[in-house]
Order: sequence, then structure tokens, then C-alpha cells
Amino acid sequence: MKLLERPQAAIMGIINTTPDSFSDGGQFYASNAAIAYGLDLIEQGADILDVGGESTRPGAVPVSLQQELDRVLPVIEGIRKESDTVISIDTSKADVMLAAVKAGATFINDVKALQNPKALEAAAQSNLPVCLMHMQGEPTTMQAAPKYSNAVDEVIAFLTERILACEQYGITRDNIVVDPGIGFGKTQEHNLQLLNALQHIRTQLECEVLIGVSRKSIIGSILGREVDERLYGSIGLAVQAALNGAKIIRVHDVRATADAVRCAEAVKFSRVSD
Ligand code: 8Y4
Repeated sequence: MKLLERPQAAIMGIINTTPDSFSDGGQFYASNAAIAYGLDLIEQGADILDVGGESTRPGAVPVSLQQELDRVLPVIEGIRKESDTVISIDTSKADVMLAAVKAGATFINDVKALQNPKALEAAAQSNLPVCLMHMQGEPTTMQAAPKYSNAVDEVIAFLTERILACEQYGITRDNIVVDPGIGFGKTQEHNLQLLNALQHIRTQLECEVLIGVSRKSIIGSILGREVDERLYGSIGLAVQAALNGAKIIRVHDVRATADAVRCAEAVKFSRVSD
């Protein structure tokens, strides 16, 4: 069965191919380390691997097209040779989407929601499922002063417009996943309101929802923990999102999250026999 048709949430494991993540001994070693890491995430229970070559963290600087291709293509090809697991390409660039799909990617994750017309065209041409994420502002400045009159309504309005744009290019709603973009131009209050409205967002947009909260500042703000101490908080929010109907959970810690979510879902989907 296709991932989006299953009742359970799919666990999306993060593979960040930016240089700081996998060795500084050159691209070949970095790619091989990232491939091995991806295959390990599959063993740990990942249903999807999200391969990204452009850091989208707050304050991150943009990367050239060639840099991004050099980072992600060998990793996608290498994992695809060994596994038929869904591979997501995390990019906003049309050329990266097209090359990644040729290399074996089968899902497109765009934090800019295909607002670049060429990216929209490339995604539509691929016939693959896409994730449309909401972001207010640009990664370099988005956390300076996030402002909404109503965050939930504004995110829904933006995503509605992006869904319609996708549909005009022939992408059908069953191939569209929406994402409120936790931490992307949002205060803590906005982040919490959006997670609280997950079911409302899903029913209003009639699309499945992806949630990415793993190790993010939303957890730091709730618990007062540094980034390397956010595992238990991340698991708690992942379980909360899965029970509220999120269909994809994007995480760093695949085994821990998969175990917790599978246990919560055993109860969620239990039925009495009569
Ligand atoms: C620690 C570790 C602190 C990571 C912050 C971060 C999302 C996403 C990212 C998301 C979708 C990140 C590419 C930000 N987040 N894509 N990408 N949804 N669809 N920050 O929430 O992980 S990168």
C-alpha cells in the first residue's frame, strides 16, 4: 500500500548532506558515510528518507546549484542501489528536483511550497507526491519578528493557494502533503497553536499532514533544553502529532520515534471484536 494510504504515520528520517554532517575528508567519503547512515535509518524503521543538501536552519546561507547536486545525487543513487524505500529530496530548486528524481528520489519536499514556477513545473512533471511547507519570510531572517493576526488561518490560506497552484499543474490532492512549517517564521505561541490545530488543518485542506519538530527550538522553549538534550521532548511531540493524524513525522532519531509512535498507534487503532 502507498504510504499516504496507510492509517499509520510514516517515519521520515533526516539525512543532512551539508559538509558539517558527514566527514571533512572529501565528497566521496562524505557521500559514502551518508549512504551508510541512510541504510542504517531504514534498519531503524524509517519509511522515508529525506535527503537535503541545503541547510534550511534559521540563519543558514544559500548554497549553489552545483554544490547541492554534488551533495545529494551520490547519496540518493547509493541508497537506491540498495533499497526501494521512499527517498525524499529536500530542495526548492527545479534542477535539483529533476536530477534527484532521475537518481531515484520518489518524493519531493519543498520548504518553499513550489512557489518557484520552475519547481512547480518540475514537481508536476515528476508525477510524485509533494510536501508543501509554510514559511513566513526567508530562512536568514524569518525568526527576527514573526507576525500573524491568526497563525492557523494564515497558514491554511497560504497552503490553500499552493494546493490550487499544484492542481492547476495536474498534481492531485492525494499526492499533496501539507506542513505548517514548525519553526519557520513562527514564535513559540504560533508553533503551539499550529500543532494544536493539526486536525483542523487536515480537514480544512483535505490533504495529509507532515510535521517536523525533531530537536527544534519549540522543545527548547518548553523544556529549557539545548539541542542535544531534546530527544524525549521530540518523541513526545511526535507521538502527539501521530495520534492527531499526522501522516508523516520528520525526525533525526528514527528508532526511538518509530518505537514510541508504533506503541501509541497500537492503542489508537485497536478495535473491539463485536
Ligand atoms: C535542530 C535540528 C534544530 C534541526 C533545528 C532543526 C522541516 C523541513 C526542515 C519541516 C519539512 C530543522 C527541511 C529545519 N524542517 N521540511 N525541513 N518540514 N517538510 N531544524 O518541519 O530540521 S530543516
